[in-house]
Amino acid sequence: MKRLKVVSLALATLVTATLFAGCASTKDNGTQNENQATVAENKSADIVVIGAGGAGMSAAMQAVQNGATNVVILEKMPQTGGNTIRTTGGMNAAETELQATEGIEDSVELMVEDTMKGGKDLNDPELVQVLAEKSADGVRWINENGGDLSEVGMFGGASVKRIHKPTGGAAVGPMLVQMFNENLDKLNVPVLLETTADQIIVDEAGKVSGVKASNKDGEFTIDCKAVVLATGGFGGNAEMVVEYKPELTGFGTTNHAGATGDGITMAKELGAQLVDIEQIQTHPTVHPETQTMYTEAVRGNGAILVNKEGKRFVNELLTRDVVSEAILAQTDEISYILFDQNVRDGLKAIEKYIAAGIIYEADTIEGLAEQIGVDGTALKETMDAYAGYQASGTDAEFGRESMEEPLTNAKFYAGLCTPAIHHTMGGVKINTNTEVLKEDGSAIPGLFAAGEVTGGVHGANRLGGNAVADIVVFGRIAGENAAKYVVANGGNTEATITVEKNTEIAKPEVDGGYKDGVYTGTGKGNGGDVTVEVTVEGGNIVKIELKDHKETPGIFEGAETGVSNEIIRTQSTDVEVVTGATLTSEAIKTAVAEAIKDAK
Ligand code: MEZ
Repeated sequence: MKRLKVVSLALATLVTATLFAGCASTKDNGTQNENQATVAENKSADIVVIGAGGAGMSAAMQAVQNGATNVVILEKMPQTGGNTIRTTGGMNAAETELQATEGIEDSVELMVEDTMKGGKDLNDPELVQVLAEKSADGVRWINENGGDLSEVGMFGGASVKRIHKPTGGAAVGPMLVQMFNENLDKLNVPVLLETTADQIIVDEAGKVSGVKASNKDGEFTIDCKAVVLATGGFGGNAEMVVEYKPELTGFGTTNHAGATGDGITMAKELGAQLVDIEQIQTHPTVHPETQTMYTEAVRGNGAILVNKEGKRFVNELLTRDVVSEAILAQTDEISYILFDQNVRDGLKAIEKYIAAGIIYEADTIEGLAEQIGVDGTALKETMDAYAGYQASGTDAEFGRESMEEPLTNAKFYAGLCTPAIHHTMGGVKINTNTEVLKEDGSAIPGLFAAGEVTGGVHGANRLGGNAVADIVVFGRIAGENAAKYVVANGGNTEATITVEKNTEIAKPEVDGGYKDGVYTGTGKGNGGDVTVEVTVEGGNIVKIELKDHKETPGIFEGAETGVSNEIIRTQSTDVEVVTGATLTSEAIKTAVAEAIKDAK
């Protein structure tokens, strides 16, 4: 099997935040640099949230909604979203209004039972209880704040339809991140991008008193009363993954480059207890070359898995650990995810895979078999047998219960897949108030944590749809409790940090020597073609506009501004890509290069 290395690219964006320390803190140890416009100054806040993924943004939003007045988010990447932006499937929740409307009989007890079973009973039952109990309120909160969780579907390891998704089965992550960004903007919560938290500071009594951070201007300290640690997991840190689970050497990852486990390291320095740290999940259906994850919803909505011999080999809706293991036992450790037109029509997320050119398609099963190099007769037999199981409601071979489609409606589609690192279940130990606990079980005063940086919620194996439930439920609890803690410890203070986004278009720093005019070009991005319009004036590229694209909202903006500004500044397409938006960055570079090839 072809396994890919995790590649981490250098930051190259011009989208930075300019910081204004409205209230100077006790001492300034910021670094002076004559070549830079801003200087890192010490600052103060009531609550510092570390990490602008789903857990951190839920926490900040809830803290402010609960009355906190001086909250700031630090994010080391050039954009918000963390792994959340990549999430496709949806959010598990039990006893929701939507389930009731659709006549789905679910209960908190059943969600607890499924989650514990999926996690092989290694989960912390108290955390699982809270996850399930507060999940329906989480769905309501997202929808009330402008999100869209309006469909409910089936996922692996769930006894009933429980995963809540956006309209038409669109990817959940971009919807969530857009909702968070808009709300944080409205609530005036500053998000300091490309700003890394390096250390959490505690006073002599062991209470949280600040965060040491750094950005391009140098190091600085933010004095604060509470910290919410929401840095995500370590699935993007191959070295750390292998340290805890050597058998994952050489595996690809679905994680973004920033998922490097920094929060775990910082919490460990304060004596935080770690739980289940060696429990690392692979997602079974990931395209080996591009690391694109085919959401479990493709299987949930009807797709099957076949091996190189054209045969099914597993109940496709078993938990990820079981399905991953089954794929790894097949020839070349690969499988094909196979579906028909009905499945495609019912799930918008599939369009992204088609646009990315990783799906084979044909009018007949035999034609598809030929394309993927599988024996046509064997594949036809498999498909005919499956249609029979679907009609009778009994999967005589593998006992799959939910078979949404007979898979008989042309066209037919297949995508190559293999397991890749997806979720790190272990992390810092928290209690149900999201307080971070030390080895002796006592809480570190003022330190809260939520999301993938924590351990205990998912045990030995996370169910699909429970990551979003985790970030929303425990993110909100962390925000609520941090806000309460601040009040009990002398808050709330006036907001002291403001951020001004630098949306200015860069100016050419060298002579371009191009012919004036407006040129168009196209490049291949994450979701298909990206078309740009390039304006050359006075011999220089002065404007690059994305005219048409299907890139992921929340990701493309960083590439659009960062790469375009860098091209304008240097008058060259030989610029670095923006971390976390590699494909979009490359597409813009290619499109601009094509546009200006006749302008020299
Ligand atoms: O929770 C997840 O990891 C998830 C929903 C993934 C997916 O298959 O879409």
